[in-house]
Amino acid sequence: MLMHETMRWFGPHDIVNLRDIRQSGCAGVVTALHHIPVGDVWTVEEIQLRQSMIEAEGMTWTVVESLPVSDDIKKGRGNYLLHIENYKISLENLAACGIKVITYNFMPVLDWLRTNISYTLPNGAKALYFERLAFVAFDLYMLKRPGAEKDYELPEIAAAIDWMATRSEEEKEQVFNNALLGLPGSMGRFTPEEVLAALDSYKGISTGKLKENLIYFLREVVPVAEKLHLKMAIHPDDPPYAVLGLPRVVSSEQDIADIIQAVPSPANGLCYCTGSLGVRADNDLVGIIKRLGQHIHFLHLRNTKRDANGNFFEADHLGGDADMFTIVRELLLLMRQRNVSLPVRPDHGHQMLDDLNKTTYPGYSAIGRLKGLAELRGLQMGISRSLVD
Ligand code: DNO
Repeated sequence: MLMHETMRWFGPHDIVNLRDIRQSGCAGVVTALHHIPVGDVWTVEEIQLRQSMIEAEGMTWTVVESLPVSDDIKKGRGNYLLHIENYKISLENLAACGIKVITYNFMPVLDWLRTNISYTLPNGAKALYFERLAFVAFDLYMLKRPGAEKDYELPEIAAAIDWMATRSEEEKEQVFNNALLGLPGSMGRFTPEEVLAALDSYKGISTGKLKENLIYFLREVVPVAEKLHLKMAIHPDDPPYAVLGLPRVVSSEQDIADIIQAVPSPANGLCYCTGSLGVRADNDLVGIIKRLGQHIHFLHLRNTKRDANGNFFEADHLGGDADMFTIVRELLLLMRQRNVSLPVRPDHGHQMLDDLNKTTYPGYSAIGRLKGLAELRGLQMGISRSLVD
């Protein structure tokens, strides 16, 4: 049994269109209704409209990524009760349209964070990059987050001062712009004022409180999902540790185990993202499949290369720190044991060839993802054939 191959499509505004996606050879599309404000209901009409576009190109919409969880829900304040009720209605509507997997995350304010979205690799292709010192310099001296210096050791602050003194204005501006990039599916940027206000609104929300709010949310929505035969798949934090003084609760195997144990249900599961989890050397990627595999509902396969200073860049899908051979082998064994074909997508890709002249959503140019998917497909095929004896 092979994985169900998908590619992400951001919708009608994505310059990578459905025809391009179909040529990658995948059968499924992962998308979201990015135009609906977070917290509002996804109506059957809107879902079907998107679905019909995908089906007209001969593919199916299998996985939602993401049905976003509002900051009010994450904070347990404001309109959170209304948003949870709306979330349940959206789940009902998605199930009525035949969707099976719902991806979401519980990262406060920002989704993923990088300091450079066009880091040039030795071969001229471009990758997403997180440079630790650039990020510290951004936090302390560009965003000027009140109290930020409490989060860093003195030598790191000194190194960030040095970073500011030695880098060009252009480079600083780039870091500033990249760190303020909006959410996936949008080309927008936050203003520093917006980010500072959003950070301030999380005052008083400790890690424990955020976890409590996640569990509250899950206790509400997981029974609904279970009844509808939907699978909820939480996406890990990216990067998998606290940033900008915000708490993070989906960064390690222990976090994921806690989340699953708090609301036991086949519907309460994980989007297994090797790129996000793999940034932490103490995350045992193969062990997570072995121990929590029953709860893995969606796969993001991507690779990162980290160094001792806390920097990482997005490597080739089969390169980097994650041992993709062993991971894919373990996943194929898991699928065989569970008798399911898990949906997978090549997460991110290098900007390369003709795509170097195009503006796409960061990480989501077509050719690099296609290369990643093709490599993963070959790896999968080889392992799968060798497993059949
Ligand atoms: C980045 C993605 C994430 C993911 C969300 C899921 O490219 O993997 O943004 O879609 O975190 O909610």
